[in-house]
Amino acid sequence: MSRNFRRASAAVLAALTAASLVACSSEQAPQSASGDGGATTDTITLGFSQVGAESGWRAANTKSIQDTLTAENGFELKFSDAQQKQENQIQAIRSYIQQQVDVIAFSPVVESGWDAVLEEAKSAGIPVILTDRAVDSEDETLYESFIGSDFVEEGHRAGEWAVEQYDGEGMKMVELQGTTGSAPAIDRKEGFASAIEGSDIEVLDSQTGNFTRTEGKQVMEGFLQKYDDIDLVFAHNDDMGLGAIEAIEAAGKVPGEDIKIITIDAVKDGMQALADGKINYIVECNPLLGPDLADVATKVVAGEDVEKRIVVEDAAFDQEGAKEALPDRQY
Ligand code: GYE
Repeated sequence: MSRNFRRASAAVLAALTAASLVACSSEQAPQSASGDGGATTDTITLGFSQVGAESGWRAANTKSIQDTLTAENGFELKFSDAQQKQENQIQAIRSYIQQQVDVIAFSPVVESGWDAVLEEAKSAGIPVILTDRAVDSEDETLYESFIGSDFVEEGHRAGEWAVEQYDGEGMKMVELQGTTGSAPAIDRKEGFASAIEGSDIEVLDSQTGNFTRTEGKQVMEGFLQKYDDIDLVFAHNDDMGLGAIEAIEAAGKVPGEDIKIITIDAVKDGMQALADGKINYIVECNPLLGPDLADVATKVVAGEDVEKRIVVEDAAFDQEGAKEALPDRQY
């Protein structure tokens, strides 16, 4: 067979694979991954593009994925860290398409701008699973399933607690938002705002701290210089709340008392600060998505139906609750 002919027939095959989509890719993909064709337990090659390493939550999420998608569990995991940059994630996804992995999973740093690369995966017959964060694509056939928490609900629970505790006291609040354009920042803001509507909690200011401790601290320092009457901080994650604690202490005030703090995540450091009285309330966001991802990936590759939306259950903790939960906390 001439080289050109072989190349041409490979192109025809690729087109056919793309045309017949799910059924075809799910039958062929495991063989290309293991290369042994006849084995009954084929390894699933999964390319995962992680957002970054911005927070304690992210570290726990990465660990859960790496601990679950192991060779013993039948996976070959290709993992890349996008350092909170969408262009890096798009590049990683394109490289997974080129490597013809069996399935691609990623946690989209922001909600918009994914259609083109998702179309590319679809044409290559490679199924995509979203974990943790959503995309705003109208075409839901671009991904198989979205596994993650309900962020609007998390924000709403945080706001409800603020209203229960503080309505009637004329509290003045500042908000530390997550990464601009990310699903958790958009949704937690919306959920919290809807819960405090009609209360006398007044939002003085709201800025992004990009989900990191350093930026949370910087933004809080700015707020403390600008306003001398802050009573309450709502931080979209623990890390920014922990940064805010440093800024508040440096300004000579007592976090958790002079300035109350509500956060989301409930990772170890946040829970410790809650138990220590420096944070007042935390709504949990469960980062342990590895097992659900493994399950959905296995089904998708086998051509089985999966749920389009898998909502992860979250708890919430006050200071007493944190003291009780801390000893058994996994993350
Ligand atoms: O709350 C935050 C992380 O997407 C739910 O991202 C995740 C958020 C989490 O950086 O700590």
